[in-house]
Amino acid sequence: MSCCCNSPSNHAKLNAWVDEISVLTEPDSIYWCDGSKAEYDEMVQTLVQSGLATPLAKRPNSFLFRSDPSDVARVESRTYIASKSQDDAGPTNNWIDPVELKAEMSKLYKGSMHGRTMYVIPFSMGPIGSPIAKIGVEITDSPYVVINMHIMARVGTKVLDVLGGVGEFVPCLHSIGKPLLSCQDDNGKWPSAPVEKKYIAHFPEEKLIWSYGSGYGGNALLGKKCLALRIASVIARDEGWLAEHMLILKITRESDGKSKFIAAAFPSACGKTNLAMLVPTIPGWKVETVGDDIAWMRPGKDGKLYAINPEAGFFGVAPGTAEDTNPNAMASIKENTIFTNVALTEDGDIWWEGIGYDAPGKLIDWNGKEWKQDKANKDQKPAAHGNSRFTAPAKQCPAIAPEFEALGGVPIDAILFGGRRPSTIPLVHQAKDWNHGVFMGSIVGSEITAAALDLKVGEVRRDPFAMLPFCGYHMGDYFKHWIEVGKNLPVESQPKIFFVNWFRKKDGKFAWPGYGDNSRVLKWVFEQCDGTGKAVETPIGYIPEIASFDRPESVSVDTLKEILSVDVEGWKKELADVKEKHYPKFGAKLPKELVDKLAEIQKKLG
Ligand code: OXD
Ligand code: MN
Repeated sequence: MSCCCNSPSNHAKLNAWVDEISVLTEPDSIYWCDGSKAEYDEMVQTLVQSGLATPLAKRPNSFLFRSDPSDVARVESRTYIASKSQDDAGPTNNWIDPVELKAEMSKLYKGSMHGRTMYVIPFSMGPIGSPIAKIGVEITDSPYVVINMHIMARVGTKVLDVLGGVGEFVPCLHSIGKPLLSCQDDNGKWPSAPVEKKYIAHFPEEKLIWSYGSGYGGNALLGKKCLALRIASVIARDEGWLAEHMLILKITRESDGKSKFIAAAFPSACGKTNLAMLVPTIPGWKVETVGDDIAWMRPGKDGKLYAINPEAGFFGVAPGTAEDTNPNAMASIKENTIFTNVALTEDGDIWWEGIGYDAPGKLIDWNGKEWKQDKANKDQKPAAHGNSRFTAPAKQCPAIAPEFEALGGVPIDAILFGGRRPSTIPLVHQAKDWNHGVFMGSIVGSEITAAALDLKVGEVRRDPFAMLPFCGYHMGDYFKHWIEVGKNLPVESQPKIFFVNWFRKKDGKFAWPGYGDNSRVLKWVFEQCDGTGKAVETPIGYIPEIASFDRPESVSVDTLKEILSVDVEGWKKELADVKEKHYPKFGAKLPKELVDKLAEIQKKLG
């Protein structure tokens, strides 16, 4: 092996890349991750000793981290699609010329791992050996990243075995951007670089990821948003499949054991994890989880779309997660979990806003300061950061589906799109055909409820397919790709497509209870896929028949009628907004099929 990087791999290209990066970043040592429990435990212990991790007495093998206050979320303003041509990145991505960006970032990487270990993490997105899975190798100088990757992906020697000597992998380079001078350590503080030095860069032509300056979440765990969405969306376009920001769930009618698989896309903060782990309020139905964030869907030989969840864990938002909103998530985080930026109780447990009970006694907040709940003080700063997270193995979820590791994926029967829409969009409606479904995906968005940036209250912030921050190429081409994928599936095998809205308001209050009651909508979706559903045809698509819809007691018939009707005036405004403000952004790349669909619905509305 012609390698100075003590590699256990005989993959020449991989070894050459690791050599090249070690010469550039100048780490003290190189460590190849084997993915073992012993490795995880050892690394966590080092993190505890250095003061970065706090063991949680109340949760076996679980640890709390507090990040730097400037490094708490994905930084979209510093996230780039560096394609050769700006037009390939499209109007919704930040673009920089790849040559310029590489020159700039190479300067930052020069010596950036001084005083640190460079970890090499071979990982598989998707069950190892699945024909739908892809391999990546992340180089990082952050042990926090290593332990999170242990949970979020399949990592280690077994991946190198599958990769062999010539297999394909996506190189993912990550440095926190905080070299240490001799005899220096992090002093118990989260290392990262200032925001103007952070870069989350994607080179789609090379299928390459470079991330610098942030140690947090989607900026640093490069298998997730960077590989499984931005780079995978480009690979999927080239190979004829779909890499999507979607949960995958299995719904079963217990009376006859029949199941359907549903994939669903929602913008952030619309309850995706809750839907993926839903506990039905209607008897005789069961929901199981395949994934809560990402779906890779490939046409199978039988003409159906087969999906895997490329991840192995949940990187969930903590605040708002409670026994009554998501008992399965709460059960998933009982042990073996990493918590980041939540509050710490005196007896060694975690706490966050919306956990379902008051803060017990004095806490240490996410900034490391003492905090006592003061309900009278409406301006009290939260104890847990709004984007604080848990990282938990998916297998710990009591509702995990037996098909979670199915190598060939699960056959998708239905696709849902949704957003937060207090008005206009009904509780659920179904597309009349595939292109109508693509139209629905293209107009997804959430209504602004408090004035934000340049948008006014009531305006819709569009997030097509919930992929706005995650599509690695021009969104117009992405819409076209969806149309093409549909064309290649026999109509009878295509998943049926639905638009849902749990967030309709009436007199200022939510008109629909949501959470477990969303199973009533899933039941109708199931029946529509099964050919037994009762629906009425309207200009915007099929809507459930009121009389046979499984209405919860808390919703009156009148309210149900209201949220399951077509608000003609509202829809006319909606379509005008799409036509005048949203679609023009995509210029000549906007597929004609979508323009036609818009005109067709407008015409039907009169
Ligand atoms: C996530 C997101 O972190 O969508 O999953 O922002
Ligand atoms: Mn997400």
